[in-house]
Order: sequence, then C-alpha cells, then structure tokens
Amino acid sequence: MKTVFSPLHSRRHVQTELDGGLLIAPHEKPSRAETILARVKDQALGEILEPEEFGLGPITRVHTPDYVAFLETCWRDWQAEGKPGEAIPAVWAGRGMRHRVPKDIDGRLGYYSFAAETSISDGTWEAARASANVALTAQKLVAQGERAAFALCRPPGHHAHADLFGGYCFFNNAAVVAQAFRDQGYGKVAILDVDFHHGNGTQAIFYNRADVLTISLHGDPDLVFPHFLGFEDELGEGPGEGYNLNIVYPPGTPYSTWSQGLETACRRIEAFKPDALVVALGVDTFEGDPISFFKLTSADYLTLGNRLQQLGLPTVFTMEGGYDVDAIGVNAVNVMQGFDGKS
Ligand code: OKP
Ligand code: MG
Ligand code: ZN
Repeated sequence: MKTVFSPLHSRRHVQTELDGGLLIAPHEKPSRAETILARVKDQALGEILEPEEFGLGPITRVHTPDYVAFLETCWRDWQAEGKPGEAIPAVWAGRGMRHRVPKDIDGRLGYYSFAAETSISDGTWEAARASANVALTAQKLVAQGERAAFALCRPPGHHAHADLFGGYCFFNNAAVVAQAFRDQGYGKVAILDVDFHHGNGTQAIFYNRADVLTISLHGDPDLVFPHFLGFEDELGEGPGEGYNLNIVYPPGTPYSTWSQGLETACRRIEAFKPDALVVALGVDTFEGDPISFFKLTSADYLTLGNRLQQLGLPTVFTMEGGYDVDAIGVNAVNVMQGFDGKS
C-alpha cells in the first residue's frame, strides 16, 4: 500500500494542552507521525509520496469559508493583541447567549471551537493545510485505481465540524476525502471511524445526508470526550435519517467485544453498497494508550485490517488518534499490513 506523508506536519508543534487544570506537553505531538513513517519504511509497506497541493477548494466543500479564514489568521490576530502564550479558547456562547461572530480574537476563538485543549501557534495553519493535502493525495491515488492508500495525516481531523476546531483537529480530513469522492462522481461513500473517540465532526457534517454513511465505534461519551455527541440514538436527520450509526463501549473493552460492533458496522456498509470507503483510523483503542480505555492489542490491528479488506471497496485510510508513541507505528502499520494480507 502507498503512504502519503508531509514533513510539514512538524509545523504543528504547540507547547501546551489544557489538561487537568494544567498546561501539559501535548499528547498530539510531532513524534507520532515520525514514528509511523519510520515503521512504514522499516516494513517496506510501499512507496511513500509527498502530497500535491489542492488549494482551499476541496476544503471549503465541507468547511465554511469564514472558519477557514479564521484559522488562517488566528495566530497572527492573537499575537497582534500582545498575548504572551499560545492561542487557547476560554469563552463560549452558553445556553441563552448569542451565536454571532465577535470581532475580537478571544470571541472568535470561542465561536469557532468546542473545546479548550487544542492550542494554536505558528505553523498550525500550514500543518493543517498539509494534512488535508495528504488526505486528498491519497484520495487521488485511489480514484486513479489503487485499491487503498494510507494518508498519514497530522494533525488529525475527525473532531472538526464545518466551522469548529477541537480535539486536536482543524480540517476534517476524512470528510474532505469523502466529499472529494462525491464530487468526482462516486455516488455513495461510507466513512468508518475506528478511533477511540466519537467522530463528532464527521457525523455533524453529513448528518442530514443519505449519500455519505457515517459510522463511529467509540468510548461512551457519557464518560469521555467529546462528551456532548456520539450517543447511539443519533441516527441522522431529514434525508440523512438512518445514515448515521454510533456504537459505544464501556471501559476495558477488548477486541472480542469491540469486533462485534465492527461486524455490525461492516454489515451496514455492505447493505449501503458504497462506491468508496474512508476509514478514520485512530489506534488510541490500544491497551497502552494514555488517554483512552479500550484494550486492543497490537495483533488485533492486523485482524482489523484484514476485515476491512474483505469489504472489497476502494479505501482511503486517514490517520487520526493514537498516543502511545512507542506502539503507534506498529499498530497503525499493522492495519495496513492486515489489509494487504499479512496475518
Ligand atoms: C483526539 B482524537 C485527556 C482528555 C482528552 C481530547 C481528546 C482528543 C482526542 N485528558 N481530550 O480523537 O484521538
Ligand atoms: Mg470512533
Ligand atoms: Zn481519538
């Protein structure tokens, strides 16, 4: 399988993540992507390509132009106010307040976000743009006939809504890929999110549409991030009713349980008969992950990859989470090798 990777991911190098009342060193750090790339090379998974530049066109097919413009100037606007640290949202429109875009940067940071752990500094814009280009280049490879491609995206994307950042995500790479397939004449696309966390952004972007089926398997949002979306009674709305599926699990879930939901998801995808599949691949389901609570083993990722291959669909993998950096390379590449037939 071919891998798409951009060295520009390292332009995202924030020093802070608000966690437990402290500003800690972020879990979503450059070594994540470098460790996966090293494993791709070590295992000779396949050719490694740098992304093409696709411009903002395919991004604004799923994100609003005002949100994209906000991200482009956020760090500059923050610095222009003379703020000493990294840009962090700290105020939101609560119930009963006005959902309008304020002029000042504190107000706009709150308007365009849903969480406060995701700081912004110099280079975040460039890295997020490169990450979307990585995803779109993998999509192009598959549209040109590759059975599958691995978009080694960083920063991740599945938490980003049309006009909200958060959960380490800015552009929803999986959604951008799915929309690119649609715009190129693929009639139906399925997105399967196997990251530990609910793909809230992906769900929201396609919630009222029947042409993109969204499925996410994740930790119960009654207990973990993103807390306010991802419950099993969220089925889609309007024309999209029946085209969103959430499968939630409790702490300690092993592959033997998790894979039952995967089977449900695979059967739903088969019934949908999509023309392409996007897999939002997080490996924070790993037993050693520092911020998650599932118990998948490294060997389980080979089994997962093999099961996804059996769907028989043109497939783009977009890299999402995974925070046990020592294991992230083996686990992510195991999915690709399982897909390619290794057991
Ligand atoms: C991004 B992705 C940890 C709190 C977690 C943010 C999690 C973002 C996950 N103390 N807060 O889905 O892997
Ligand atoms: Mg998920
Ligand atoms: Zn995650």
